[in-house]
Amino acid sequence: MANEDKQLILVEVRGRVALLTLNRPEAMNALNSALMIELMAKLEQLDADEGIGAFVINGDERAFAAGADIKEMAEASSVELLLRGHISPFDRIQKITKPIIAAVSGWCLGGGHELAMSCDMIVASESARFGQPEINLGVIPGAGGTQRLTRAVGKALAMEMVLNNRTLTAEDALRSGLVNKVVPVERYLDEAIQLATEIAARAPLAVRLGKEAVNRAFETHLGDGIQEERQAFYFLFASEDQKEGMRAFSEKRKPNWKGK
Ligand code: CO8
Repeated sequence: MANEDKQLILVEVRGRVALLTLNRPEAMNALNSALMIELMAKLEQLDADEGIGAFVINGDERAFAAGADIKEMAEASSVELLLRGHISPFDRIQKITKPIIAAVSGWCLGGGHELAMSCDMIVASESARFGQPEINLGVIPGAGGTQRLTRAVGKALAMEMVLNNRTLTAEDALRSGLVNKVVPVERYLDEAIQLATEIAARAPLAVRLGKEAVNRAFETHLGDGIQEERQAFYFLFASEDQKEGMRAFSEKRKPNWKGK
């Protein structure tokens, strides 16, 4: 297969979960432009598929992703980066409506870490290492790292990571609230898929609005967020699934979700 034909994102559908695997193991899954464009195209296509309820994004055991592709951008000018919209795929990830779980093992650095933080949850293997090493390259994080990291772990740790390349172990990341769980390397992908499978089996509209509402907490004032949450709560009473869920509770049976 000619190199330019190589699939940079492998897709496997398991029930209602789509597993997307970054496929540049020879470069520690460094995120070049072609990979990011392919990732977004596949996420958007599967997001529109009613058969899919959640995503898992995975790298490999050695690296989730070791950052943006340094070799690709090393000689770029500011204007080229701007015109190329080098970082704009990261804006598109925010518009994906279904939950995305990052399954992280090994290196999760720079743009790779920003990709993981753009997901809704992170399941980490014990070998996972999180960092923003851009300072070593004479730059700073450019895909939301200074903002999402600070919100996730607080100012003290974020400053150390961004200014002095402090790397977090999986345990550090769990303690500081960056990841949901840490499991042995052999199990991290299965655990991420299990979590995604459980969420994908839940009432789809409530999952969608729940994801949206939690993410709004990072973008809006408390009062506005609470108002938006309330509107979403009321709105769900227009769904068949709300009636089904509450009736099933009274009838002591499992609900049968329709996503309507
Ligand atoms: N870009 C390009 N190639 C890379 C990258 C990268 N980020 N990381 C690793 N590689 C390549 C190496 O060059 C090497 O290739 P080759 O075999 O051809 O020499 C191969 O992957 C294996 O890597 P190493 O031999 O270095 O493996 P080690 O086990 O010795 O080290 C490390 C692993 C520690 C992960 C090391 O490779 C490293 O430090 N990588 C760079 C990490 C880094 O600085 N990341 C930040 C990049 S800047 C960034 O992410 C800014 C984001 C801005 C927006 C995002 C837009 C998409």
